[in-house]
Amino acid sequence: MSLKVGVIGVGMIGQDHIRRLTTVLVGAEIVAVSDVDEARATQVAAGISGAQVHATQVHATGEALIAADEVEAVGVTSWGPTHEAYVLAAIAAGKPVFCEKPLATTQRACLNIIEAEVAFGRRLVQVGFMRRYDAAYRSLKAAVSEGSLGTPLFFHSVHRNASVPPHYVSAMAINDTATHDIDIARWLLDDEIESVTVMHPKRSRRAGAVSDPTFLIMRTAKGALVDVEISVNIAYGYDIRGEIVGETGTAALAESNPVVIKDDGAFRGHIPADWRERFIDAYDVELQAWVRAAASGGATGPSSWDGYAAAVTCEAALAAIESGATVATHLVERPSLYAEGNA
Ligand code: NAD
Ligand code: ISE
Repeated sequence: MSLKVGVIGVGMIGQDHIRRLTTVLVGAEIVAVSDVDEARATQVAAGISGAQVHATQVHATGEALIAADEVEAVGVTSWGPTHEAYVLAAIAAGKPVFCEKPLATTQRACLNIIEAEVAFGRRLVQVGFMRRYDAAYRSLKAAVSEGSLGTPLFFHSVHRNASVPPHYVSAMAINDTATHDIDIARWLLDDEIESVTVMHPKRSRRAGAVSDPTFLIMRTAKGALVDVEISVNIAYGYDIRGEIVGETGTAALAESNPVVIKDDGAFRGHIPADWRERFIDAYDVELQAWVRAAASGGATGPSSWDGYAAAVTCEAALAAIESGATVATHLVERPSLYAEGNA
């Protein structure tokens, strides 16, 4: 029996997740789609693999898709500010939901989701922090846990996009892009962010209306410093870097390029074009884990709490940009539903 999934928001990542759910992974089929761009939803539904048991229905609204009897689990891959309403509706319907990051764009919205999930009584929400499923990040975490680096003192994170789409605005450098680095820092260090400072160097001439690049410095509860470079118009490719510096050793993500070519007196390799290429395997592992958990009526991996904790830091970072000051973060008490830690 396949898990019958409905997907809300069928843009870049919605279509990429539909591709993997229908042609790469096992145990799921796409029975419904919805998008505010109805023509796009209709086109995507028509293109879904003929191997499916059921034809894919197009729903006029995300709410109608969630309410549909044939939909057993929901994927939310629309824009960040629209996530809260859909995740709340999925929880109200008792349906497992995979929500792309950010869980929501304000901490209040994330708390609304947490309160609804806690009232429901078990986890239904998985947040799309796919870096936690990436083999290189998993090795980095294993190197930290193994202990030979000593206590982590710094995490240096670099997040470079070749370019971003036209709807990308300055706040998205924090809410949409840095949210990954914030989550992965919490996960790698098994720690919480306590304060954040944000600086901007000279603006890149490629930045257009977006404030770019951006540099964040965060202090964690255990006393480590996390710095994050966000560059979203770097032109040369999608470049993700990370290094942990401990008291007695360091560990860093290697280049993702698998082959080094030497010619013409130089050496070179391939740089991924975007997130779809760099994290292709991580998304596969992430979504397969979701299908398995959702088929049993639950959720696994990054939780609403993780989405909330990231949103709190993002909100503090946006306040830090506004004021120019270091801004402290404050988390509510962690509900026992999310007791398992950041790991
Ligand atoms: P996109 O613009 O390509 O697609 C978004 C789609 O959502 C569009 O088709 C749009 O019409 C639709 N949409 C907007 N508002 C809607 C609403 N209220 N109801 C239904 N549909 C609506 O954007 P994208 O790059 O696919 O990003 C979508 C989400 O996925 C964002 O939250 C983004 O942060 C996240 N994302 C995550 C990763 C990752 O690495 N995990 C990568 C890319 C995008
Ligand atoms: C996008 O939404 C993603 O999540 C990508 O992983 C990230 O690199 C990009 O900056 C975001 O806009």
